[in-house]
Amino acid sequence: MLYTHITAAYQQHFSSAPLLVRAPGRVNLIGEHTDYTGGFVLPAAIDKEICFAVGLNGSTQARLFSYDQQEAYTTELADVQPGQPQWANYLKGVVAQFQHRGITVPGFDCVFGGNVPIGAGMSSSAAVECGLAFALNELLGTRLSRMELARMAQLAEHEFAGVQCGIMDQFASLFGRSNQVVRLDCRSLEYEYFPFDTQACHIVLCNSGVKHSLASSEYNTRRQECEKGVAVLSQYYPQVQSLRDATLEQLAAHQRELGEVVYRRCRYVVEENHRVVTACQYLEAGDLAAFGQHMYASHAGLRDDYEVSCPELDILVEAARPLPGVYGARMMGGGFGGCTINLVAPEQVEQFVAAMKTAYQQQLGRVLETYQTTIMGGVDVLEPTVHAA
Ligand code: GAF
Repeated sequence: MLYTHITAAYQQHFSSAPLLVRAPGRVNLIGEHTDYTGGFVLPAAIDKEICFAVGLNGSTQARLFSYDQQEAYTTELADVQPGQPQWANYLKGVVAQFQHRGITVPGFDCVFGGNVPIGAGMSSSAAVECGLAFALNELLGTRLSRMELARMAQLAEHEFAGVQCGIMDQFASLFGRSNQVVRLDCRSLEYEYFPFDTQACHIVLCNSGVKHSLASSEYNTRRQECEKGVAVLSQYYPQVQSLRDATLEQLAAHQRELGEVVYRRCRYVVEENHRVVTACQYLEAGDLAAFGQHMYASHAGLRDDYEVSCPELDILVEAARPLPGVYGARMMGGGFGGCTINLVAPEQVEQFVAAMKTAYQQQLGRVLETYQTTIMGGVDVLEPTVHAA
């Protein structure tokens, strides 16, 4: 349905037959706020996605249409600048990245829209960036690798959205594989896939309904705090190039110089990197219970040391913990709102969802939205058979 709507809107606004691309959002099982300090993450691309219809238009302009906002925006490609509306920045930021690489971007039309909830921590912005980067790469025949496209999409976010994000979201959208999670080493950019069968263990997202605003300085502040930690430690331990090289003992030895806040931020990141590595071993061993315990520990660190949770997310994690069939739960993504991710045994999912909705209603008087997600492949061109549907 989504593809049909996007194609129809494209034809209504721009006439010719477009290239169709899908770009998924992501979940992250564990490894939160570790990517921008060169640590480990364990994301997967999901069945919530943004669909793009894109074609060259023979002009000097990018003519953009957001299907979800029902809003059009046109820019001269010779003068691509950040500005309003906000949604256009993710697209313009990608165009600018092609241009920074000396690639001339000819006039093009683009309609996009999808079902990745905005501000829910499922990376709708990365999906938008990656989808257009991939589509332009196809249209222009520039043959940039997926890793280059991920990097360009990340820089688009830095330069046009003002968020100094890591590479996890863009990587997950471009490198996702069906029924597999991927552990990424965000420093070397080496990665390894691990099977994850969402029929055997369901991934349920519970949306707190609190909208996060990554750009709201806190995200960038966390990054700076981590960088300060590395700057202090590397004076004493030159081998500490990023926080994953640091030990808890080293941090404790310099607690006073780091200051209480930076110390706690760094402690969380050091612990979380270890958790990702051990959690992958549990996943390989099929020990979901042990994996889930790491998710709870991750949440506790995000809440107490990293301070990126919020009361609604904490309530959701605590409400999930005692329910039958729940392996683990934690907040997901940048934080300050968005979703919790819950691993739930298939036979208990229905009861789980009902119990969570009741708990949220009782404790906060709010309606809880939940999503059961499956793990899908990364950004791709849609086959003609799909867009004919
Ligand atoms: C956001 C960012 F975009 C990611 O790079 C990552 O840091 C995440 O927050 C936290 O793990 O999604």
